[in-house]
Amino acid sequence: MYATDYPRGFKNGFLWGGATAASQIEGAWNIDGKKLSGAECIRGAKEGETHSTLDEATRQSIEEAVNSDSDRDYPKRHGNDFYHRYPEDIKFLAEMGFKAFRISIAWSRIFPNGDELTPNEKGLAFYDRVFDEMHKYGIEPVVTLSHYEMPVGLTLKYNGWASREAITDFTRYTATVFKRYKGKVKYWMTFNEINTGTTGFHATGALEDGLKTTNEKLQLRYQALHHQFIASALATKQLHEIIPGAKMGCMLARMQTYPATCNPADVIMAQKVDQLNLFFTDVQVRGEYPEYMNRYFGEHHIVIKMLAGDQELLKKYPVDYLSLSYYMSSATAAKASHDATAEASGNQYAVKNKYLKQTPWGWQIDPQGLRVALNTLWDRYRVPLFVVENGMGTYDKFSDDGKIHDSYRVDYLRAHIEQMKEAVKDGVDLMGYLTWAPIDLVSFSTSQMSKRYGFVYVDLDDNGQGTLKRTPKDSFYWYKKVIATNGEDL
Ligand code: BGP
Repeated sequence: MYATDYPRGFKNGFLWGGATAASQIEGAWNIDGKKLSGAECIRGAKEGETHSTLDEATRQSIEEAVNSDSDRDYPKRHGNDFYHRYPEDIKFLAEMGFKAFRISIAWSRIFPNGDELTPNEKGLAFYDRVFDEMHKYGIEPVVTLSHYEMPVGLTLKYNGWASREAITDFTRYTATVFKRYKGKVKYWMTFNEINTGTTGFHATGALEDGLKTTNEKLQLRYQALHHQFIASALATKQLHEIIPGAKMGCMLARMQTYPATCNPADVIMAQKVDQLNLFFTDVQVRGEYPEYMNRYFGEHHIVIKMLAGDQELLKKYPVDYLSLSYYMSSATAAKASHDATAEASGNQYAVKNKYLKQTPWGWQIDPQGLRVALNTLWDRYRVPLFVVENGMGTYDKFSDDGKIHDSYRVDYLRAHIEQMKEAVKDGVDLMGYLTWAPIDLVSFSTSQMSKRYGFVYVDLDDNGQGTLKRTPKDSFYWYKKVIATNGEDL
């Protein structure tokens, strides 16, 4: 019989919570044996800039960073002091009723240079304490194995993911943490926003000194990504062997792309841009390189070096679920003439969507785009989806009553949850929703503290000054109610 009923809301056991990354919260970058990750060697944005020098790393800048002890120039190093304050922070999450909390393990806490043969016990013990603290309150850990956090020693040794050697070092690390946290962690994911590897260093850990043309750079990046795909497949195999029943996810920065107009040329351009985004999930969920990439690689003179057996590995060990970050959508045109603000990038033009508002950092707010994204991904892959990042980075100010009335944050999140619920009614299998980021932390793209996402304010400014005192904002009490009613009372 054909069922005509459909879900009216989020399922029981829906994983409500929030997400963070080690390099943006922990601090303690040189404590208990830890060494630096690539993320912690990126300088902060200067006054008036909206982005830091994310992908402009050179061998010289990395060596300078390694030899510097400045928290001020490299703000991700001080995080928000989660390393010492995790019991207080997790207690806040428990008070909101969190079901799940996503952190990343700092690979360089476990293998400080990346290539040691034995792990750093103090690093392992730290995450034991963190997971135990979560379980004390019934909070399920969700763990990213690398959130842009390759030990920078591997960048200097063999140029990060550009080298196939990284697979061996990564899988030694993953086997170590799977064995150690067996029984404590069920949900894992390999590489945060793996698709951002097409833009360079922050995600590939590979320097591009001496590479001049875009095609040369793309060659290096896609080869590095191939190594990440193989590492991810091998980690999935290990996980299933070491922790039966555990789930491995991939993680896509989903940018819903619309055609700027209904001109078929724009529609085709939007489809092409979208394929470059879905390539990653095509490989990691379907287990194979899609045909449309042959043309792209051919036109850009990219040749992916694969070893015998690589394609079989990808096919044999796809991920169990697909997780995504979603912040905004984009629109694209085939010709520059559509919009005066269009920016040329390759042969496509990004245009501002006039129907949408934007955050102070220019990210266009599009809750309905989340519904579109979830339907697209579910239709294409038929594996459970997990929203593991969504939120609005903005300035917060204390009012005269000593509180932060962040109704703008509530409005943003409410609208996205409403659209997520529509997607569930559409038939999408959704595992959970984690907001970025429940406790204020250092922004990844700008390294600023003033771009805030949290339900809990952290007293720390862009220069690393402040008491680190935590204060719940109005959104804290709102999200608590949302979780308590499984998304019914918004
Ligand atoms: C994602 C990253 C996060 C995070 C978030 C918000 O791309 O996975 O690490 O920081 O974006 O971005 P930002 O911090 O730059 O505002």
